[in-house]
Amino acid sequence: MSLKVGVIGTGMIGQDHIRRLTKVLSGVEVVAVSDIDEARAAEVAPAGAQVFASDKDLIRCDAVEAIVICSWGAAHEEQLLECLAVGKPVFREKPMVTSEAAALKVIEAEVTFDRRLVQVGFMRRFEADYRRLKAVIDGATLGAPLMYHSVHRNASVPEGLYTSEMPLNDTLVHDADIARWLLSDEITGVEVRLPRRSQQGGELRDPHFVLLHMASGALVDVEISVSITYDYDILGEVSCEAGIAALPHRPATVVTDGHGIRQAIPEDWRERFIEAYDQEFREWIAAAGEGTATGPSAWDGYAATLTADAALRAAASGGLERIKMVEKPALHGAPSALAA
Ligand code: ISE
Repeated sequence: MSLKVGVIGTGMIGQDHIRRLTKVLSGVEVVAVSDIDEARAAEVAPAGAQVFASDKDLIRCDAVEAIVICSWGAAHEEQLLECLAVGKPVFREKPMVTSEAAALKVIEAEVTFDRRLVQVGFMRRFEADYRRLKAVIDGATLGAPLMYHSVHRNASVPEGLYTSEMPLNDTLVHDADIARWLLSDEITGVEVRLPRRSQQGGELRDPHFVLLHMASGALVDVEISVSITYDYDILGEVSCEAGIAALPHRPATVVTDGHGIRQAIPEDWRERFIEAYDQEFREWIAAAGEGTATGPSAWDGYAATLTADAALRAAASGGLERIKMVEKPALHGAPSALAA
C-alpha cells in the first residue's frame, strides 16, 4: 500500500521532491498539493492530485497521511504545529523554522504528542560518502576528531531571492548540521570572519569564514562561498588524533583534450545530492508509513536555528557568540553535553 502524501510549497525544491515522489520512488503517492501561488500548484500537481488553496485544509484532509513542507519562511512554524496537532508525520525542508522561540514550540508540541513526527531536510546525512566518513570517525581507529574542515561553494545563488543573511542562516546550516552529526557533538559558540569581498557576488557579502566551537573542544571551520562561478563544490575533511578522514571527490568521467585532463563537478545541489535526497525520502516514507519519523529531528532543526542566529550575531559583533541549548528531551535521544 502506498503512503498518501500532501506537498505544501511548489517552488524549485518542492517541484524536485514531487518529481522524486512520483517518478523515482515507490510506495508513495502525491495525492494533494498546495501553494500560495495556486496556479503554480495546479500546474505542477501530478494527475489526480487535489489542489488546495489553504495549507491547513491540505494538512487536515483525510486522504493525506503524511506531509512534505517545502514552503518559504515564516509559514513553517504554523504548518508544522498543524501537522503535529493532527498527528501526521511531516518532512520539513530546512530551515525547520526561523526563530528559537518557534523551534522550541515545535519541540514542545512533538514531546507532548510523545512520538517523533518531524524529519528535517538535512539531506547530507543520507549520502553514502558522508555515512562512510561517519563510520570511520565512529570506529575511532583514528582517535578523537580534533578539527573538521568544511567547504561549501555555490557557483551562484538566485538573484533577488537570496539575501545577504542567507550564507549564515540558509547555507551554513548544512555544514553546522553535518558537523554535529559527524562528530556526535553540539555547537557551543560561533565566530565569523569576513575575508576580502568577491566582486562576483554583486551586492551580496561573499565569502564568509565561520568557526564553530564544539562542546568537546573540537573546532570546525567552514568556507561559505556563494558566487564562486565555477560549479557546486562540497568538501569535508576530519583531522583526528592519529589520521585524517575525508570525503572523496565524486566519480566523474575523465575528459582529456586540448585543455588538459579534467573531471566535471556538479552544477548545483540538486545534482550533487541527488542520491542523498532519494535516500532521505526512502527512509522518510518507511518511517511515515509506521506513523513516525527518523533522521534529522526537531532537535537538530533547533540546533541549526541557534547556530544561524549566533552566526548572524557573530558577523555583526566580530566576536565569539555563545549558544545555550535547553535540556534535550528524551524523545530526541540521549541528553546532550549541554544539558543543564
Ligand atoms: C540551498 O537552500 C541549499 O539547501 C543548498 O544545499 C545550499 O548549498 C545553498 O546555498 C542553499 O541556498
